[in-house]
Amino acid sequence: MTRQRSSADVFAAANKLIPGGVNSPVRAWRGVGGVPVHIAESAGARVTSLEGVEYIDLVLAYGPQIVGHGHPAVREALHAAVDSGTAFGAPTAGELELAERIVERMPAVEMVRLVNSGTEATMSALRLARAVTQRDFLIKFEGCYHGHGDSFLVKAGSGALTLGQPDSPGVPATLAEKTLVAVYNDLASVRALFEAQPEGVAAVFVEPVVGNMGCVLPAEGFLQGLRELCDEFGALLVYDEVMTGFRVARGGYQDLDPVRPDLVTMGKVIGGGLPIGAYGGRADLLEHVAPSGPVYQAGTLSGNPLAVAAGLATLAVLDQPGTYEQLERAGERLASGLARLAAERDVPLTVNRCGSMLGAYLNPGPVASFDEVMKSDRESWPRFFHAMLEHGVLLAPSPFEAWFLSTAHDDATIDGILAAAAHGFDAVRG
Ligand code: KE4
Repeated sequence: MTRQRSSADVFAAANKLIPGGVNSPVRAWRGVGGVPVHIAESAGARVTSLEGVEYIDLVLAYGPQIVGHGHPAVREALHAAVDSGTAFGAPTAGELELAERIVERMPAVEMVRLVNSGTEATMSALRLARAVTQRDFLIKFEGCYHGHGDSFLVKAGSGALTLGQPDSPGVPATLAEKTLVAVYNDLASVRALFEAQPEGVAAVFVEPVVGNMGCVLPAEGFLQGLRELCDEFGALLVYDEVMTGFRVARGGYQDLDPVRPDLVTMGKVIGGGLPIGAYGGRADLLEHVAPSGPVYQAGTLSGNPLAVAAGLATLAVLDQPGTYEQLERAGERLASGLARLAAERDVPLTVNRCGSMLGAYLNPGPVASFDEVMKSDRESWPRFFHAMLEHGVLLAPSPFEAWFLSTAHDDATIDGILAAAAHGFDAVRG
């Protein structure tokens, strides 16, 4: 029996073969220091490291594991799917069923195309928007992250912000200049970009709740204002619900607000932990996508039967009565507990929350914009992160990532997180 290799051993070896030793930058813990915990196994609200240490998990793969790790219904669906085959390059009935579930849930989605990641979803939605409007420019918001497609790596959030690389090299200037960047929650900044662009703008991409600079909520009227500006200037409104979709409500943010986008991008939850993305919206727009129309997009593993099976099983668990109410209660229990503990220790804290996704900032608040996010105490964040880790809670290794809860995070689990947070705030206070 070979000795179980430690996280440090694996990480040292991986650094020789994989950039930064990881397959996605945020996982390298550059934002908090130390050797990233490597996961050996998981169950419910918990993950276990190669060293055999168990942690309550608030990363949940950055959103997909909303019914907890290894939910029996998801595992059963995957086992059945594997026995039938893993990929065919041919259509399957499951893809229709997942399309039906998505269309039935999301008010703005009349048609949908499955792809393999959120990045593919946003890249494809952008190509479609440019094609149908015959315009090249897009507007995004500083601090929002829409995957690593070239046009979106301009003042991007998430891992790009964590590493201080919101604008990546390798993106041609001739392309980057087509990406106009506005200020989230500032409609005047959006109008100014529209009015300054004589060639017109194809689309406005927005995370209806931003999950990539922590968690920032839309101000009253902001999304309605974007809808009106897009209508005034003939641009498409694109909701990037890769993170919020099927998490903040059964039909994503569209269920919480009357504004309707023209296109929606999705991912994470609908794959139940397997690689997936999707883009959808108005049928008259999706009809332009090949082979119905000329806008080309394809994918060897798009609609993969394993991802579809895990996604369908996840959506079925979420459809059990009272599930979203349970997620809301768990989010509220955690957010109010964090606020109480920080206040008891005079640690400035702002917690923004939408359902079971939240952001905690070492900041007196309010935190409703990128600039306010950046005023948070980022120097103390690593002490908070490592104190939580030492007390059995695994957070995303960056103050710019959201915290996620699952149906497996029951009251006792939330209280375990709060017990660790008391130590976390003590570490911040010093
Ligand atoms: P992926 O290509 O990583 O599947 O999805 C890109 C994406 C698109 N849109 C939104 C709103 C997203 O949050 C994401 C990906 N989210 C990050 C977490 N902040 C992925 C984590 C990572 O990069 O490792």
